[in-house]
Amino acid sequence: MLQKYCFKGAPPIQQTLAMRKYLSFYRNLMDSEEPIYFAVGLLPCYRLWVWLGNTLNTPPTNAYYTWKVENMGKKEFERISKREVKVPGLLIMKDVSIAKSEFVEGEKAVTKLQDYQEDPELFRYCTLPQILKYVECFTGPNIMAMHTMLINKPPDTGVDLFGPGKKTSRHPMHQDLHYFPFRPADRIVCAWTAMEKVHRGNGCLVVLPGSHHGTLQEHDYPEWEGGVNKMYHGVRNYAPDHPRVHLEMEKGDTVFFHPLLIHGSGMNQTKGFRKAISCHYASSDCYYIDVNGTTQENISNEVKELAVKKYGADSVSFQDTWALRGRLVQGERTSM
Ligand SMILES: O=C(O)CCC(=O)C(=O)O
Repeated sequence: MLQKYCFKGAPPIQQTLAMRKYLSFYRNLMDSEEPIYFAVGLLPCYRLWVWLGNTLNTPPTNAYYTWKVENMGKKEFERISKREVKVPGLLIMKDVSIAKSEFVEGEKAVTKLQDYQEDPELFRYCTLPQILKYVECFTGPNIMAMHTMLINKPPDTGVDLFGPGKKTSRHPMHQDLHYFPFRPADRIVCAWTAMEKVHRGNGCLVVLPGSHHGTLQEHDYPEWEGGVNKMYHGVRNYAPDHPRVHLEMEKGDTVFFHPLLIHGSGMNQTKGFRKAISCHYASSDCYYIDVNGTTQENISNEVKELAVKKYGADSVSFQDTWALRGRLVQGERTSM
């Protein structure tokens, strides 16, 4: 553990003058004062952690990168779930199995934070140079963050209060392009980062490799016995014998994928919550399309209905809901 964080072993840490001053301040405090003064003396450290989180520009292979994703994102998720902070435009979603329950509170009740772009802490993920470096390969230099989510997949093991597990934590197989009224698809990419180790047991992503070479399929709500979460549409027909790959990932690992790739995630059979953070990026040179009369009309109607409630407007177009959410993260906002 100490080695992982470079406290011991190679590369050795050479103390600078500032470090020596900082450490001797605490040593003196401990030696000469009551313990309470030490606790008070640590308060500036609290600010230091936040500063480090904002400033550290470490590659995903560095141990501090996972520390950053883990600590900064999770703390913010907790604060939002407990309604300690209010984020404009944020949709706090509950799992269908507990949506109507008054017994589950705070982060345990929240299955997804959608549209976190107005939360500076979470949105920092979308601006990480380590992520944008890869995104740019698909989008080119003008990059918009279009769709932001923090997914908190709940346990589906049969919580005592609610009877047997209803398998509602599953995410049906789908293509993300179904949700987007902008094109071309090849200029859109999703970055999905595991906030803890993800594996088949807690519902990692499942993908159908090569499916991104196909076309956009018809989607609708699957007929699942235990119900299905709001807007979790699934591909109506796909070859059940198509090879599948389960993306087991370490905390901080990131996968980038095409919006036509058929993917989903399995049931969470552990007792813990499985967290991941994601952002869909698009080139700002993309253009909006009219989805009326296409397979996307069903999701468009659902999103417009929700947007009318959210923004209190008489009517909102599907394209407007995306234009309002999109944020430029690099280059120029040319068309979107
Ligand atoms: O994180 C998951 O469980 C799946 C997320 C996903 O596929 C999506 O929201 O499009």
